[in-house]
Amino acid sequence: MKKGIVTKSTGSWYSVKDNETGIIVSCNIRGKLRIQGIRSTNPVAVGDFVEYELQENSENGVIKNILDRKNYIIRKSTNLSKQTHILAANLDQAILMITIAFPETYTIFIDLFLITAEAYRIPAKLIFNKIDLYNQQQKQYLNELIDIYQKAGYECFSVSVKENINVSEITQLLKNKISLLAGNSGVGKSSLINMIDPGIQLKTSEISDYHKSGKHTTTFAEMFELSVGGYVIDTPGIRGFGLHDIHDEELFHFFPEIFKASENCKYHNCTHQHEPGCAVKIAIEKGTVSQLRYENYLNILFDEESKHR
Ligand SMILES: Nc1nc2c(ncn2[C@@H]2O[C@H](COP(=O)(O)OP(=O)(O)O)[C@@H](O)[C@H]2O)c(=O)[nH]1
Ligand SMILES: [Mg+2]
Ligand SMILES: [Zn+2]
Repeated sequence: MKKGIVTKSTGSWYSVKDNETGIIVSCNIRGKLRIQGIRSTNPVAVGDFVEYELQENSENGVIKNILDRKNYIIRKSTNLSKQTHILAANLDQAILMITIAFPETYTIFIDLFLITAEAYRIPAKLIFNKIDLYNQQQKQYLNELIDIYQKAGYECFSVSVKENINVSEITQLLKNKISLLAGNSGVGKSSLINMIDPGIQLKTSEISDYHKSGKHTTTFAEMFELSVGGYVIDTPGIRGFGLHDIHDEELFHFFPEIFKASENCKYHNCTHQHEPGCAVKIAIEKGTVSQLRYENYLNILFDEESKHR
């Protein structure tokens, strides 16, 4: 059977890039596909490696089989149906684009993203964009955040897409990988992809347009093939990636540096709040766990809302 990778999905039709010819074949699904125990609204997602057959007298194909997924990210729909939607499969990395200002990305949003990536076991990286715009104070804050997240174990990049500063590092980062690129609307995701691969030409929007551009409209992700090799998925937001399956008692497992420090807590069921002999508290004093990450951990723990964002 022919093999390929799904690069686009509309819900009923899928673009499958053939492994051998590189040609994009429009495929659909007939009957039931064997899928590993996930109930979702879409059986096939971008990033899926599939087997397909060409139909007789047609350029279109039929997907016959989905190869085992290395990982996948689901988005639970916010409505009551509790349906899950597979956003993308087989990701090599999940990258969050952040701006300190214009617009401001809140650190709780960064931490929610990182928790999600940890939960799906997808390596996460952070790109801080628009460094051309920051004043002295904002630059200092930027450096503090980079320090915090690097110490937590995440690779960080600071770039200006507009001024083409350090963009080549991102090209190297994306090369030959399947990457999810997430971030608030307006941080420069589409601009970055256009800069890396001018052949793609995504629409970018002025800051004043944010509120018009319906923040949660795109349900089906599209994957762009980069001319340097690799694919990138530009997602409008990551709301609803959800932390729904994480229990309160294990939330700290998804903060790697807090988890590591907790190995030395006196009580095995320590929640790292007020228990005597809490090693996380000591790590904060020593500076190996940042106060900011710890506060965000507590905020997420106690804020039911944020778990459903
Ligand atoms: N000053 C500055 N503006 C940028 C930079 N990167 C993107 N922008 C602008 O930010 C706005 C939003 O960019 P866009 O790529 O549409 O963001 P997206 O919503 O994340 O895809 C556009 O007006 C871009 O021109 C940057 O590094 N510096
Ligand atoms: Mg965009
Ligand atoms: Zn503790």
